[in-house]
Amino acid sequence: MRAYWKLKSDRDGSGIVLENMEKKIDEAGTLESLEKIRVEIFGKKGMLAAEFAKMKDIPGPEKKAFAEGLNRLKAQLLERFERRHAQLEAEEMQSRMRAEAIDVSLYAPNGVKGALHPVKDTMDRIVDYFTALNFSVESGPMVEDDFHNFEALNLPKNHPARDMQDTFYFSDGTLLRTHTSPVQIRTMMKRKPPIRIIAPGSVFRRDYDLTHTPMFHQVEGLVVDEKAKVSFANLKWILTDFLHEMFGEVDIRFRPSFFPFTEPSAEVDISCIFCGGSGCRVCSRTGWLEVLGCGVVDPNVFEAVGYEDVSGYAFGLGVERFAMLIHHIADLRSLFEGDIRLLEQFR
Ligand code: 2NM
Repeated sequence: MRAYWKLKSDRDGSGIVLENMEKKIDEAGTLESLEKIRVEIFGKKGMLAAEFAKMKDIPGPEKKAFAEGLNRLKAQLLERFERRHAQLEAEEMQSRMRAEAIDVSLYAPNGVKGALHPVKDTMDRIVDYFTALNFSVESGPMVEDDFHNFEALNLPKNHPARDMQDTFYFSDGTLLRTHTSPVQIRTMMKRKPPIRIIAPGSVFRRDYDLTHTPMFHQVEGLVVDEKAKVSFANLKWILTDFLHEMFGEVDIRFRPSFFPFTEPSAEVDISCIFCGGSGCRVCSRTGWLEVLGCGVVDPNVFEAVGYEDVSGYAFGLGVERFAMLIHHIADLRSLFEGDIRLLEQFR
């Protein structure tokens, strides 16, 4: 049928042009030029449309054969076009892949790695020590109420710690927790003894100088069990072992002290890690550095949370102070400035 159509179209001269179309398709070098050719052939004002328009002049008996021939040619051109289109698409993908290729075997010197902030690193080491001894890690809200932050901890109504001068209060009477002890209170009120927990987290006090920032981090610990199972001796052993783990071979002393929530209470010193105990500026020539507070939980605390016939010990420490001693950081405030040059020293 194609032969018939060619014969007819040869007669009006367009057969040559249509024959050339196949050649043109095959010779298109880019998808862009092929698209132009597509419009020339198949477009609304294209070659084929013009040929179809001639239908009306074809005499009745020849119309069917003419149309069939033209449709056949259209199908043939379309197939040719699609084949070339696929070829060009594959070629362009190939050359793009070559251009965008990445050599994953290239040697990359000076790979820059991030670093944990010394406070987080120190916190992790402390938490790891206690979780290894089967303490679980607890947390609670930073915005607290008077009961959990003070009242339940045996801090009387006129205690200086409750003063506006030391505590951040909100207008509705809530406050930013001044220690993580409210976590211990909340844990005791929702769970029965035995209790064996640590509470790491941010705490807030109205203080700002060389050794104090308004936000800092604490880790506090609490153990509660039947009276016969908890003693000051247990507390002394665990804190001594912990401090040796953190600071190496230092001397340790427990000094009588006072906290509203413990009785008896002690502060714990290590021999100065800067001068070895002979006296220097860091230890104010005492040879000792204070690192912890601890004690046996006051019965008033147990009464506030509804515990009976139990005994407990608790302790608390400031993480920034530990970080400063471990890493020999002179000014506490440098831990909070976010200066990348500080972090780079801890990679
Ligand atoms: C310290 C020192 C001594 C302490 C007490 C309690 C609780 F909730 F059990 F009463 N939590 N933390 C405590 C005791 C904290 O920090 C210097």
